[in-house]
Amino acid sequence: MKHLIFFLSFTIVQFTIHAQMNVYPTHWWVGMKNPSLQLMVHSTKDINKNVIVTDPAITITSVHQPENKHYLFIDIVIKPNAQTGNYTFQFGDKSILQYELKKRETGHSNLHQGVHSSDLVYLIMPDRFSNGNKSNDAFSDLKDSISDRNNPYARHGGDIAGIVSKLDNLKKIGVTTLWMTPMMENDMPRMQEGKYWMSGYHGYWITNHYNVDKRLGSNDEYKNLVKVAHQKGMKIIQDAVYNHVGVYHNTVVDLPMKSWLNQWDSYQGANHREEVFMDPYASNIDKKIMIGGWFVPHLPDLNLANPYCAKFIIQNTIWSTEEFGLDGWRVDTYKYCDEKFLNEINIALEKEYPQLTFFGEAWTNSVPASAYFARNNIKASFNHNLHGVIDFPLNNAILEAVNQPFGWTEGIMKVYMTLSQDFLYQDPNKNCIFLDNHDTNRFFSIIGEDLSKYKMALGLLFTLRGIPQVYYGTEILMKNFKDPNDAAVRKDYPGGWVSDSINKFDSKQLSSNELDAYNFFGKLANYRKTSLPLTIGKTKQFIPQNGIYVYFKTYKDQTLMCVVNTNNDQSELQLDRFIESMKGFSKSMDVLNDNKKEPLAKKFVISAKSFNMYELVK
Ligand SMILES: [Ca+2]
Ligand SMILES: [Ca+2]
Repeated sequence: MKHLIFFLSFTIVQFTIHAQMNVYPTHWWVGMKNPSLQLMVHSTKDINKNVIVTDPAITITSVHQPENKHYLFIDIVIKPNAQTGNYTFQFGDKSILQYELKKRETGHSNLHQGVHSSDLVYLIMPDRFSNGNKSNDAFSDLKDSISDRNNPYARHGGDIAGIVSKLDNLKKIGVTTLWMTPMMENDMPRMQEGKYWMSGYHGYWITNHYNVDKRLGSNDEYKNLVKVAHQKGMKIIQDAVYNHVGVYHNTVVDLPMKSWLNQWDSYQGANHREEVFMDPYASNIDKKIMIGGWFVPHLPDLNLANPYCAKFIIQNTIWSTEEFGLDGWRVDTYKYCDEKFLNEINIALEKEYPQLTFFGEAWTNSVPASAYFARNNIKASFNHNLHGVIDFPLNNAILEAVNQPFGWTEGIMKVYMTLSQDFLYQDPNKNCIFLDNHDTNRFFSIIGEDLSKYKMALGLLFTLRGIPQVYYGTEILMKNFKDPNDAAVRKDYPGGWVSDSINKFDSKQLSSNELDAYNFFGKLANYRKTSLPLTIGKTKQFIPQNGIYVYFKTYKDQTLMCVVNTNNDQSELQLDRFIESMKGFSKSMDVLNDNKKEPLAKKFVISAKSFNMYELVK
């Protein structure tokens, strides 16, 4: 090993004088199921393409130099007997690259465990949640060097340390899983979107796929967050962006090849129409613009049909899963990506991590369109292999259910109708279901800040099929419309900053309405965590009548009856229609109210605008 250490220090001296060489992935591991790896080597000068590796545990299978000679793509195969340590790549001009293979983390069994319908996902925008480390708020060497909480479009200083400090608060209210907006470096200046100059505080303008943004913390801090979460029995989902990168991304500043990006003669934005993929009458140009058009001018669109670009993203996603110990992925802008690439990356992830969960943001307005992007039962021109989608159709249905009067196709009927189309999905339980997120109006505002509607909507979210997701602050009634834009629904969590005048992480400081919401949230979320009927049970729904929706969740001999009354008046519910699900039970226990067992009568009296849940008892 001694001579290797000597080599390494020698190399550093050489390259500080001549050129800086970087390699991606920055390191890899021994013992991965796929022994093949493509190293993308980048230098500030032309790279000599004659390369050898001095250790027989690694074989070079091919070398590709693109038109930009600052790059070299080296395909290698790592032998099963390869040891951990540094491997030396020698180039024809005598320059040298050390590549490290590490030992895989095997210390705890709950790595890459996947996220299921028994989980509750809590979406956090780290910059806006809690500031645990004031010293990392701003850096003068970054293109956006200001942190300013008075500016809704600037960075506010929230970070990983803040999230770690609040894990127990979240666990207490039944949260099992965190999904954070992207954690990787966004070294971008402020960019104009509409009338406003925005910071990349949301994380979707990635400029380096291998470094956590230092305003959020370090790679080690992120690793530690996952470790601490796992120790508490919680899980972490990372947000991925396959479709685009920030205009200052390291591969855009020095482009490996023209075809790395989807390039147009003049700026071409995407048309945002998912119909082009499934529409039997679609035109070629519409599809080309959907896949290759740019999301906005400062987010270059990756050409994921380019095998080198595809491999860069696939290997980075595996690298991140391994490096940080992630349990799943939420994939941004899923419907804008090359379809073959999407299936390829899912297969590669599943091969290494069979339990890993991934769901995609295919923002669609119909069940067939959503199901198209997941494993489905549809005969279409392309078969996607995604586990589940972020369920926008059910989101619309729940919001209409609590907001619209009952009708033949309106109000709560929308939930019934939407679920009846689940035959299109192979496993609708893998969909991520939600009431709002960082791209939508906050649902408490949508429902007119009505606490009864809040409980109905949350009741539906926590008991319908799928993996429920809430947006940070839902438990304390954070509200707002996207007016004038997204920033209005991405406000700081009150109390996340020590200087805040009120701390809403402390339930003693909540208003009576907030406390009512917080308690309802915690009670139902903690109940569902261990409820087999709710998490893995079967659903049976009955046609809504007179504004009342009844469905049953059953697992073996356990049965739960859910009743949603969307009427503005108290209503009587005759039970004889539900005999097929109630047969053999003699009592009911009102889970959310008194928890008392009452003999089953012929009817229930259901409060106006309410969500009710009864455990049936023999
Ligand atoms: Ca900070
Ligand atoms: Ca695209």
